[in-house]
Amino acid sequence: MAEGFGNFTIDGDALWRDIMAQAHYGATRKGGIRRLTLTQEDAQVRAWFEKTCSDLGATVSADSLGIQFARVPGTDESLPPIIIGSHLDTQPTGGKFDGIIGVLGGIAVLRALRETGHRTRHPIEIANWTNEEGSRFAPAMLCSGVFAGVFDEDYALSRTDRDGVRFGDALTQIGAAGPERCGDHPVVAYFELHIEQGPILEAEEKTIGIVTGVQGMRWYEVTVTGADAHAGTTPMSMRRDALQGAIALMAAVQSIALDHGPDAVGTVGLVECRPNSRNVVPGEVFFTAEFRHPDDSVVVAMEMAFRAKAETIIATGLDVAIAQVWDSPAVKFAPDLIAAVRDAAQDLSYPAREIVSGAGHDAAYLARIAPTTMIFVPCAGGLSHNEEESATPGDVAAGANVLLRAVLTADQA
Ligand code: HGY
Ligand code: MN
Ligand code: MN
Ligand code: MN
Repeated sequence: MAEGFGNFTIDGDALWRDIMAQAHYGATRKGGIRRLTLTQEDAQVRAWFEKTCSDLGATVSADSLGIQFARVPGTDESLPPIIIGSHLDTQPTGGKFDGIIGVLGGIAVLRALRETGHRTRHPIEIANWTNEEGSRFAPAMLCSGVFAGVFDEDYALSRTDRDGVRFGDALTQIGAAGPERCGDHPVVAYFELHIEQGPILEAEEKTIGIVTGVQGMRWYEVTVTGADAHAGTTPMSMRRDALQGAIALMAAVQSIALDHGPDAVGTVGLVECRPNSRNVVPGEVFFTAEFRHPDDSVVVAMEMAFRAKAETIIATGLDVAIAQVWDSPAVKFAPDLIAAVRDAAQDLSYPAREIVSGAGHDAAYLARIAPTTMIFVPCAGGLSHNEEESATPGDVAAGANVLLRAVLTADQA
């Protein structure tokens, strides 16, 4: 626990005001946020981030992939920074909290340091990672992946969205890139505050999730090819109906996940049927699939079962192409940072429990290059990637207080 730290806490009201302020950028009628990465809405929230952090005395910069860093100096500027971060991009029907409380929780830490005059030894930086969601440009955590050396920069710049727009062109279009090459950036420790995005903390009436790691996950892009044909004149026996093959394969994603035990999940999230005309037998179907599990060997087993199912669809005369577009192995976080979070929750008397993250996070990649951990707070009904995603001011403030204390403990280590 941070010695001589006193008991100053973060300003929960200011943090909640920040959450409501940033929610205007991409606000949807149902109270959520549509703020896909590198869109005008993303540009607006980036400008808000820069102004809010500058007003708190931070120096704000961006690297070659638009990752923003808001930095306040430490008493020893020769030390590498402690980074606190998450993401401000959202799903198409995203909520106000996913990623956002991790960035704004960091801003709340800056505000607390400024208001109390407490100077950390290490510089503190707040990071807004570009393209965490992977909804517009797959894979997820693309830029923290480049930062951690998992992907190279050209791969990221070359990724295209479903309209064929290149990541690099979208980045240029909103002018988000800065002079620093992505990855040429020291970091001594990384903390990420996030909503759980699942039902466990709420169900167990826990305020804090002491996150020990992130489960393994793999993403696929599948194309089933048959032949366009007339819906009225083509006998059933003569059809090569790509949609019927895709339906069987998509159903297998669900059944394979159910077959692999309570901790396995499988999802088909995006489907494109071509030519998508009501009186044409579909000649081609594109869909995405993903499998996740805390144990990587189970993810591999699910992929094998999926590919075996595809063989049975091919045997019916259809073509099936399965491209694995992302493989993010299970991650374990740093024991001493986990302990700092556990101690902070205990000191602040917040009910807490250990938990493995079902969702992917930039922390999964930061953990490859620096001691890393996460802090979860509950969200209503475990709902996320949904416009009705919600959390309470008390829980968000509690998470930010644990973040503050854990960071100060790490700063003195
Ligand atoms: O897919 C995920 O888990 C993350 O929210 N991008
Ligand atoms: Mn997130
Ligand atoms: Mn998300
Ligand atoms: Mn995430």
